[in-house]
Amino acid sequence: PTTESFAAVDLGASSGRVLVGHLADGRLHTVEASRFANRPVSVPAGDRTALRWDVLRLWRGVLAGLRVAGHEHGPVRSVGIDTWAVDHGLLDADGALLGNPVHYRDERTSGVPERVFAELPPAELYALTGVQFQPFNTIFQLGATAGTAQLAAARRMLLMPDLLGYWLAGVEVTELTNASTTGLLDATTRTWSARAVAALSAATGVDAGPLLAPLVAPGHVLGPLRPHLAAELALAGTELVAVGSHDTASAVAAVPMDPARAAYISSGTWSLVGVELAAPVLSEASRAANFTNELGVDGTVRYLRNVAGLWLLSESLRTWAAQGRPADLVALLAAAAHVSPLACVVDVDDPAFTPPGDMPARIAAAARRTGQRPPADEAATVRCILDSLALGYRRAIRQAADLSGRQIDVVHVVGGGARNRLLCQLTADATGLPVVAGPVEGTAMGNLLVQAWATGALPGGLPAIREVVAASSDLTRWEPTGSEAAWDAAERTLWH
Ligand code: ADP
Ligand code: LRH
Repeated sequence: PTTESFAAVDLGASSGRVLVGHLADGRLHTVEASRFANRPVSVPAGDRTALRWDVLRLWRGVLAGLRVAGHEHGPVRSVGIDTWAVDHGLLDADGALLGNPVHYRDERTSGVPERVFAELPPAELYALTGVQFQPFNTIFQLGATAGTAQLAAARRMLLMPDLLGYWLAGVEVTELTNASTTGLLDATTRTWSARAVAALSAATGVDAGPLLAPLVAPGHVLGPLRPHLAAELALAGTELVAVGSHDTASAVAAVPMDPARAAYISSGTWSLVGVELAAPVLSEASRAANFTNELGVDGTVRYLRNVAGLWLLSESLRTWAAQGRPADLVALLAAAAHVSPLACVVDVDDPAFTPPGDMPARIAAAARRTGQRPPADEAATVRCILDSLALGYRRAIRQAADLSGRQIDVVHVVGGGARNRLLCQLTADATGLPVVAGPVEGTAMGNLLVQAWATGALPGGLPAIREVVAASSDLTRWEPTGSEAAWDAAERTLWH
């Protein structure tokens, strides 16, 4: 390329990649510099087994990708990093990482939320932070470190993308979109909340205050890479840029939508379902529906709910493989298309599905609990998962519209789930709305285009970013088919 390029490090809960992009004629052209699996590791921790991220393996994949970017696609103007939310590393006084970051699906926070709520009731915490209740919110994870030697040695908490950014460029900051998932950020002032910090401290004895790093907004240029890395990776002159470092913030930035009338689904390990707003919705009804007000690029609010997502499918595939019956995703999806629709549905947000383990068995148990016949085989299990996800999307989109006062007439799907044609069609059928699918690599595109904006290569903010995404992507449109009565009935099976 004759123009300078940008590199996006995008780590999802199931895989990571480094993409290089450059802008030409209003389009973003991307190449993949590296792709690697992200597999957590179970490891003994005291008298239990902990689930940890293999952060050094991820770092190796990041370096491999950046090396390709620097050596084969330079000059690289900047690098941006996004990852999944809430998880973090603790650094000691020398800046060394204290242990492997803990996976949000680890059960260490069990009992912690109740203690925090005794100090600051859920309604007050929600009015303050606007964050959905998830047992893995950073505030509860920090609470779980109470009394540990690790906490005693900790001087700084860095969220995953900022930890990798610290290794790359030596800066200790917390990027705002990801800070908004911690449960420690004030939704109104968009600064660390002294009240949330005090409640955590009173409940658990953990004083998070000194651990929190200065906040930076997405679009902020953080500075050059560490000199030895810049030399080794052929990235002299390359700067680290704070992007929407929460992967969902980068994904939403790249949804080629008119935010006034669209709902979006960022579809990967999780399905993040919602709308984009200018200000948070902090009502009691919003809390009761467990909607979250996370921050987006360009000052926006991502008003959304976590729906369990393709985790149910990937964990089922993993279970079958472990049981000696490996199955191919694409073949299974084709078979699932021929299974009778809505024969069995489950509430995908049932906390029973959160930890790793035998997913098909848990789905069968949930079916029995709700008086249904469990899926008979693999294809029926996959169909049950997809029907149930579509049902969950329908519910979340209708609630998002009601709670935010928005009229929605189209649903956009970005991420790996946009490749799932059956799920896209079911989503259109269940919501009664057209679905526009793509781009698949929306998160990396959002990451790259925020860098282009931050460095002056793309003036115009979020609307301009979305125009480039639309011009650069193959989008597929799915029209609703069938009757809504069947979906109404399925909904009543689960929620009466
Ligand atoms: P994350 O960022 O959470 O790691 P991705 O956005 O990469 O997730 O999406 C991964 C998901 O995409 C997989 O779990 C899988 O269900 C889906 N997917 C990937 N390839 C295909 C395909 N060819 N057909 C249908 N679905 C696919
Ligand atoms: C999606 C995601 C989501 C968070 C979850 C922990 O990758 O970042 O937005 O709630 O992971």
